Amino acid sequence: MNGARGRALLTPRSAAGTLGAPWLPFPLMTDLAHASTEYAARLSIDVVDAGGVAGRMAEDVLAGLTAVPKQLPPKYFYDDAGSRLFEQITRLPEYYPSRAERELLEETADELMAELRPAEIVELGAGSSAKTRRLLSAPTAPEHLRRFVPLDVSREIVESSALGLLADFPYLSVHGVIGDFERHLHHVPQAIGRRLVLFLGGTIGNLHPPERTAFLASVRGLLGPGDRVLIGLDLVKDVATMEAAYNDSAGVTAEFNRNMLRFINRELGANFEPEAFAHRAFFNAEHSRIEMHLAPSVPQEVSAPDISLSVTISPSETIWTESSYKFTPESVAGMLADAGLRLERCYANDRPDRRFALALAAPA
Ligand code: AVJ
Repeated sequence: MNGARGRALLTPRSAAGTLGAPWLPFPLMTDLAHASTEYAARLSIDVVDAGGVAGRMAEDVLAGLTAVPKQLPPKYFYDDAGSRLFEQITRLPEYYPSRAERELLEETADELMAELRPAEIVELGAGSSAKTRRLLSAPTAPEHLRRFVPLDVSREIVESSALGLLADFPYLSVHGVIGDFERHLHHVPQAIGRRLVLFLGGTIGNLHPPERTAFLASVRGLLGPGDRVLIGLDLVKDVATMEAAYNDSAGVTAEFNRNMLRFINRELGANFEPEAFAHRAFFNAEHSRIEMHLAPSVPQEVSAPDISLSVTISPSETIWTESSYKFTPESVAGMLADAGLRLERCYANDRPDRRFALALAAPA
């Protein structure tokens, strides 16, 4: 079954390569070679897509900068520097979603695990799985949970987080899948029992409605009759609170936005001047989304010889870098129904300034 795919166990080299990474959820142990033998029996990693996050950047940038309006996909925020900036964003006073989701998980994790008793947790876009630890630490988990399946584009992050989880949860095996949650869900291994799929962090808000429905329909395909999916989503609230979360006073979000241009410069040999672009973020009420843009104040000539790109970006236009959709409990039920899912429960934060939801859904 793994014929064409690379199958990798943790190696001292690749694990050491993550040293110093800000998302490392555990103190790195001193003897990684020893650790890898000790944990080998409980760990496997399928490399479906070794290209990492930049794998399709050339096509995406060429298409996005020649489209009207000019746009770039938000996944290109996340090189190493961008991932560190995002970690900083999650700690900003204005950025409520991360704290809100953490609080909700804190309140619901034990009860959820005791009720569902999943044999495995599959996490899409797992990253460091920091919040997932709250579910894995539920008192009933050792009785029913046997496997954790993180899917993420970053092999380094999956490997380092797997090592930490194996150390901290002795009853658990980890089967990592290195790939893109929009394209590689069919590489998630066969279920070993009741399954709980997680899609946390509010990342679903980055998908436009057509892509969102396609994605949710493929998540539906991962679920058998007793299985569930838990999705973190940001809720509509007063505009000032939402806009402040994307316009922090320390300017971290602005740097995060401009960092995309640095990532593209490095990967594609482009010549963007990030400082020539202003950060813009505002709530678009018609589409119920925060939009982030990069706006030049004077015309910018941008070229990337590697991909035969040459464009002018004029001050009357922007580069649209992100949409972050905000939902209502009603809109959540509707979007799930469109994908063959039934909203079973919606855990929402009561605090008006932190309205965020964890939606638990079952196959319809
Ligand atoms: C990680 C996609 C949920 O949309 O709020 C944070 C990313 N962008 N600040 C979001 C983000 C600007 C974030 N998500």
